[in-house]
Amino acid sequence: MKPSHVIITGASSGIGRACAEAFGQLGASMSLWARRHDRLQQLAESLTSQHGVTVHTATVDVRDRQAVAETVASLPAPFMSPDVLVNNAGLSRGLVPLQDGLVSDWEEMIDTNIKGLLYVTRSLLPNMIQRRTGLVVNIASIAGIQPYRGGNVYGATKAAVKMISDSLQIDVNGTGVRICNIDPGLVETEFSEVRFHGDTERAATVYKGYEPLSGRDVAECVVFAATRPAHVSIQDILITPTAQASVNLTDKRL
Ligand code: NDP
Ligand code: 8X3
Repeated sequence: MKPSHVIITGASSGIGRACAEAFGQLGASMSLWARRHDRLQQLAESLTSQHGVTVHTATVDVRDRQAVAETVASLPAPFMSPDVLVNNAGLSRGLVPLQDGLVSDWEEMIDTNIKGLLYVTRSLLPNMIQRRTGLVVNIASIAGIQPYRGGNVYGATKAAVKMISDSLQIDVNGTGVRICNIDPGLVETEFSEVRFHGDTERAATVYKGYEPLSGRDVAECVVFAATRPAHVSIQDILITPTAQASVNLTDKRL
């Protein structure tokens, strides 16, 4: 299958941006969502000039239910029932034991990673079901399967994403819609910079001493799932750097 209309949330950076580049190479039209308008605009211009694809952008905070509803209502018609929806917008804040955690960090993660994903999915899935086709890709995390010190609430949000994916497999069964859950390990993006509230030096240490995944590595999994024939459903993918055996064991040669 060759997807023709793709929506990607969190497309201004990292994995989402890499997905946009990968779908651009396939010639897909895209609707790219994020809060940073300038970044989306630049990406859209570059994709259009490189691949000749049509790119719609939406400056939206997925935590804002009303804004998500307005964004969906104002989508160009073919995106109302996309061939692929990539639920990628997400973040981590803090890396401290739960007893020291900041409630504001927890709320931001829960509101973005769980509630934001639900708002977007609830808005678009009925149209996909009505058209009896489409793929929803949820970017969860290895952190939702295996716990690590300080990962507590972030891991819980990703465990929720995984459970939402597993539940959706059942809810959409028989509708023609497919669900793909992806659990990446360490991917070098702006993720750690955001987690450490802008501490770029600390963020860089996360990816030192081994070769981490790139956004492109994850995007290729998304594209693989999106280009299978209609009778094939890639339900789950766990992808890590070769150096990472588990969430708590990465072979670092520092
Ligand atoms: P980045 O920080 O590079 O990208 C995160 C993207 O999410 C940005 O485009 C950001 O855009 C967007 N975003 C964040 N909050 C919101 C919001 N409230 N509304 C709309 N968009 C939002 O990190 P990654 O690319 O690494 O992260 C992408 C996904 O992958 C996340 O869900 C993350 O949890 C997951 N993941 C990452 C891993 C990693 O090691 N990097 C591993 C496993 C999973 P903007 O700020 O412009 O709104
Ligand atoms: C991001 C991967 O292990 O840094 O979800 O939490 S990890």
